[in-house]
Amino acid sequence: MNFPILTAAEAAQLVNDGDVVGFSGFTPAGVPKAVAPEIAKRAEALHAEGKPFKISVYTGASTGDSVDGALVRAQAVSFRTPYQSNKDLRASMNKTGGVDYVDMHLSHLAQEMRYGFMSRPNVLIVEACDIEPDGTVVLTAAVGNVATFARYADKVIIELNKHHSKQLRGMHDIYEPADPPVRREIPIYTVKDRIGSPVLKLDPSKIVGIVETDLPDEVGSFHTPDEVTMRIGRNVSEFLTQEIKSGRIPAAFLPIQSGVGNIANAVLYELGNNPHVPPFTMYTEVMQDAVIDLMRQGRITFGSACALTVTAPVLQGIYDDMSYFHDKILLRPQELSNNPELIRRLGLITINTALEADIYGNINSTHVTGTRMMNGIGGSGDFTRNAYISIFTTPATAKDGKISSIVPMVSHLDHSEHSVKILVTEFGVADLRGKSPRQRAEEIINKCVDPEYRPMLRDYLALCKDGHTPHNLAACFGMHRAFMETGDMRTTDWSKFQ
Ligand code: 0RQ
Repeated sequence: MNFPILTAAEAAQLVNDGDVVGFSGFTPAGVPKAVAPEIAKRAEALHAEGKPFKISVYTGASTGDSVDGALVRAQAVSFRTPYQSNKDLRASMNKTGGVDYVDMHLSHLAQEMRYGFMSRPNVLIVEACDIEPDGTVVLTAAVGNVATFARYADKVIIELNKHHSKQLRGMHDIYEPADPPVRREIPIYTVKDRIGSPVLKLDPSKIVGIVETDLPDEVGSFHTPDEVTMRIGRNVSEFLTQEIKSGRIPAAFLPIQSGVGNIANAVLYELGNNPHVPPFTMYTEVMQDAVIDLMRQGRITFGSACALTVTAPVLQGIYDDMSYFHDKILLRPQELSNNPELIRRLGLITINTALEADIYGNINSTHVTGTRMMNGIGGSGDFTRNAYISIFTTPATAKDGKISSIVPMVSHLDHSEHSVKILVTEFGVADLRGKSPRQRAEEIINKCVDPEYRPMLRDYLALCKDGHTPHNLAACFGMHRAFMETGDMRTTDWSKFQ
């Protein structure tokens, strides 16, 4: 079949008010980048004529600015799921009347569409590096939810992006589990096992056009690790070394999952550079720059992920060296990369970042002062709840010490004390395994809290009467209230609660 070649603007004309649009990709990796800005222009033109135009946007995780940023600035988004990290979208979601955002565990969206819990995309925009006349496409730097979107969309637009290497063929593993009551085990028993198809088979009758592009992924660059980040990384790596020495982690080590951001990148460098940690594998959702560097050094021997969330020069470096990387990387749908069954079976060591933790080990990953959404839970819940050892990292303070990241009670809960095993800051490692709530509070205050805030948290505990998890419900948000009133948690005054 010969598919029509369209400009991005012509393709955007095929998207209508009220459409549910699925985009390929996961994080900015593998996201189509040409059509969305044209949809934004179409929305602005229609709004100028007094006509309505808003769409629902489904993706794998976050996107780049050309999707979330462009569309939200054009007031073209009514609904967004399952994760985001764009400042304009964040501002809209946090306003009454703004975008409705459903923050989901990333492994859940595909099955919730199939179960009928979520509406289903009627339009799919896919980035591909290659296409065949029968509708077979080779995806680019990520897989995301694209196979499930493809089931439901009746209109498919392909962005054929020559920026990506056609040699990506063979690096994807596309598979959808059957649904209950007939679901069987997912037959991945080691991180390297391949179970699905290297290509996505689209129904050619649904493909309405191809837009040819030459655009890089919009992955932001990383900060050079600062002293705090490096100390956190060293603490994680020394903790894991001790665990190997004590026999609690097998000597051959276990696969690592690591979240997004600067801390995650720095932790991996520390792990990779620690001579007591054997070469290891990753079973994770994103592979960032550090993973690729460590693969070149032979410190990481294999990576299974949903996305290559690497900066443009690093991606180009992979493409220039495909004979080295081709058999060391597998890209899978997020339903597999983040699958609880596989995370538990493979015994992952998971490392994610908290915004805020409390003295009992509960974690807030998403809501600043309990109300304002930062990004979303992403895959952190999928991994934490099912890990061999779940680790959370956070700098002990934020905003130049005005905020303690460790508080009496988290202002929003994403990961409960039951799932969180290890908390790490630049000051140390709190091992919460096998400890009661009172013991956990001691451990966290002594090991992880910034010394400036330790007396304040001990004074809080002194305000708490009996209880299995001692709390003073009048005072538990006293540090947050002080921050809201004065801009600095160090002004907390417990005397009013005595
Ligand atoms: O604010 O941006 O104004 O400087 O929060 O904090 O320390 O720069 O950390 O960039 O690694 O992000 C949790 C948001 C951390 C991220 C979070 C302020 C701080 C700063 C960012 P500024 P840092 P990072 C993989 C798995 C949830 C999802 C997840 C995240 C900004 O890691 O979204 O893990 N995780 N998914 O100043 C108020 C506090 C604060 C605070 C920090 N207690 N109160 N502000 N900040 N602590 C991803 C996927 O699944 C795809």
